[in-house]
Amino acid sequence: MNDTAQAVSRPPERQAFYDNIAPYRLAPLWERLHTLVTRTPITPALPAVWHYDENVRPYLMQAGSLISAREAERRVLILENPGMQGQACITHSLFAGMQLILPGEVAPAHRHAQSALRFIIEGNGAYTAVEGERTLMQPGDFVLTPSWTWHDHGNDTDRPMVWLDGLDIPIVRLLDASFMEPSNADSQTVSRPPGDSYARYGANMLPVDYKPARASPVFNYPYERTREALTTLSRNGEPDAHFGHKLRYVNPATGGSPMPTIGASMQLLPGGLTTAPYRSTDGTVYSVVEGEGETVVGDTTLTWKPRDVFVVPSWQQHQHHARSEAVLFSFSDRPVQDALGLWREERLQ
Ligand code: GTQ
Ligand code: FE2
Repeated sequence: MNDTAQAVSRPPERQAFYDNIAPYRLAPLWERLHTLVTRTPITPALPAVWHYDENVRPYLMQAGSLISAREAERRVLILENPGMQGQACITHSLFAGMQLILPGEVAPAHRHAQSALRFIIEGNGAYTAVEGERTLMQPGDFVLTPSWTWHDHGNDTDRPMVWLDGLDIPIVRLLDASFMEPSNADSQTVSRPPGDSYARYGANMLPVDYKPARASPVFNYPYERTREALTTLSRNGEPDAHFGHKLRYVNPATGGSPMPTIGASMQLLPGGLTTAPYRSTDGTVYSVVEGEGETVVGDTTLTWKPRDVFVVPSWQQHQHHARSEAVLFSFSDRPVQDALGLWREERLQ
C-alpha cells in the first residue's frame, strides 16, 4: 500500500449522517484518518532555491528605496515556500527572510517570544545588539537572538548589510504563544563592550558559577573559527558519505542546540563529492557560503552557488553534489523533534 489516503466509501445514508451531525460540531474520523495519521511524513512544503544575485538582491535593494528600516521595523523579504504561499514559512515549522539594513540606518529595539538566528550574507561591520552587547557581523557569522532577548540592529558602515533571518514563527503560531514588546529607545544602551560574551563563554571555558540556560550565552559564532575547524577536519580524514565534514553549533554550557527550537550546522563538501542519499524528518534550510553545486531532492534539482538559499522539506530523499569545494550552513527544527522523541533519519547507500 502507498502513502495516499484510502477513501472509505460514502453511500447516501453515510453522507446524510455526516450532514446531520455537522451542526453539532461532530465529524467522522474514518473519513480523514489516513490524511491525519500518515504512514510517513507528508509535507505541503516543496524543495526550492532562491538565487541571491539574480532574484533576491535586486529586489531587496528596491525595497531599500521604498521603505526605511525604521518605518518597516524590519526590512525583510520573506523567503516563502512555493508550496505554502501566503503562510510566511520556508518549511512547515520555520520562517526565513532576507534582511537589509542600509548605511546609517537603525532597526529599533524590541523583544519577542520567537527565537531568531541571523546568518550573515553580505556587508561587513554592521552590528546587532543583544541584551546590551553589540556584535559586529561579517559574512558567514552565525548570530543568535534567543527568545525574549532585546535586540536592535544598526549599520554604521558605508555599505549595505544583508543577512538571512531564521525564526521559529510558525512553531510559536501553532502554539498561540506569541508575545512582543517594543522598546522606548531605538537603540539599547550599550552595557557591555563587544566581545564580552565571547570571552566569558566562547573560549571552551565558562564562568565558575555559571548555570546553563535554555539558550546559548554565546551569541556570535564567527565564521573564521568555524571555517578553520572544517579546514582542519577536511585535511585530517575522509568525509562522511552522507554529510561530508559536518559540525553542529552548540550551547557550550550544555552541548545541546544554541536555542531550544532551532538547530544549526556547517558542513564542508570536498570538490567532486556526491553525498549518499539521505532523509530526515527535519525540513532543512541551507545557505551556501562557498562553492558551487546542486542538490537533487526527489526529481527536483536545485542548483546553487554562494549566497543562494535552498530548502529540503521533511523526509524527502536528497543528495548534494559539490562541483567545487563547498561550505553549506543549515538550520532546522531538529531540537524540537529530538525533545519530543519524533526525529528520524534514513541513511541509504
Ligand atoms: O530582526 O528582529 O525576519 O523580529 C522577523 C522578525 C527579523 C528581527 C525577522 C524579527 C526580525
Ligand atoms: Fe526581532
